[in-house]
Amino acid sequence: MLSDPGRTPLHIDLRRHLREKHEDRDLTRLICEIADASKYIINAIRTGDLGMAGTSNLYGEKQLALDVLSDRILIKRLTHSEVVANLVSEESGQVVEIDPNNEEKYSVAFDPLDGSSLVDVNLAVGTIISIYKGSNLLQPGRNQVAAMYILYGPRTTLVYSTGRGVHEFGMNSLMEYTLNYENIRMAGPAKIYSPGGLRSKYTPGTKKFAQYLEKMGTKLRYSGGFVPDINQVLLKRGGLFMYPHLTDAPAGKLRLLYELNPMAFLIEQAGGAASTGRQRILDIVPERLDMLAPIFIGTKEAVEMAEKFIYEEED
Ligand code: AFP
Repeated sequence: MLSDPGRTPLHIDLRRHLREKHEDRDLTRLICEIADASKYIINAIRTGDLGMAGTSNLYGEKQLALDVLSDRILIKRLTHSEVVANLVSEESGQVVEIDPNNEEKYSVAFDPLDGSSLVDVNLAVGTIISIYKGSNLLQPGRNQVAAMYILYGPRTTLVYSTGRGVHEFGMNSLMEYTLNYENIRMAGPAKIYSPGGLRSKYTPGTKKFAQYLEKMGTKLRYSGGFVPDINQVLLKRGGLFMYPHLTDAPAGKLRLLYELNPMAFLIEQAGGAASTGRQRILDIVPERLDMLAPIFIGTKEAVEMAEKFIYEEED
């Protein structure tokens, strides 16, 4: 296999890539089932009804029809994959038991369409997937056996890791995912930063960190979509995304199981880091499925700088 991270001249598709890395057959099947499901989600986004679905998720947020549709597409594929023990989505919020006592199978936590409110203004959105071995979905993120996201933007791309590097695939005209970059690595100071949340609600340490980034000439890049914003940090090989603790929301806004753990796994696999500002994201033991946490995620150097400002400025 090419060491890269350059572009590979070979058209290696996702299933071949997983097989050549000798991944577990059932995990390969699971990842490929999710990749297949994304084709139906793409179709729903491109042609679907943007009207409100009328229902709401457990956070009280009105569900867009696309959220509900994407959720159903993934639940159906995962249910019939024959390799899933339990699953839980950010939309439903309850564990769906498929083969709940089978520790040889996998459990999946996912956000079927993160950023769905951006679809009607034609901004990029994504599907985020977190995979554990066994039936327990309340494990710390460091126990994930794989994580992935699919980004529905001008191009459709898929990024995955099974703990041996992080790799990007692009969807071709036949709707197959073929390898673009293998073993993506990021390092050094942040070239770009994505500051979530209202600046007026930042605590002193985060305010000082944001001022430091701006003084260093770090460019602000923020779309409001977690998947495209993280993807930009990863693919530009150097940046930082933050959705910090706020004065009126000490746990921030983003969900640990469905958003933070999978992205933290992927970014760490690229040599980066992910922290609450005080603790490694992947070490958090989830207290409940809908747990929120603050996040600073990107190059190790940038995250360590954020932790330094928070340590120095806040008790
Ligand atoms: P929605 O899924 O409700 O659109 O929220 C998207 C999101 O959870 C995440 O994708 C973004 O990073 C974050 O919210 C943006 O939050 P703000 O709108 O408060 O900046």
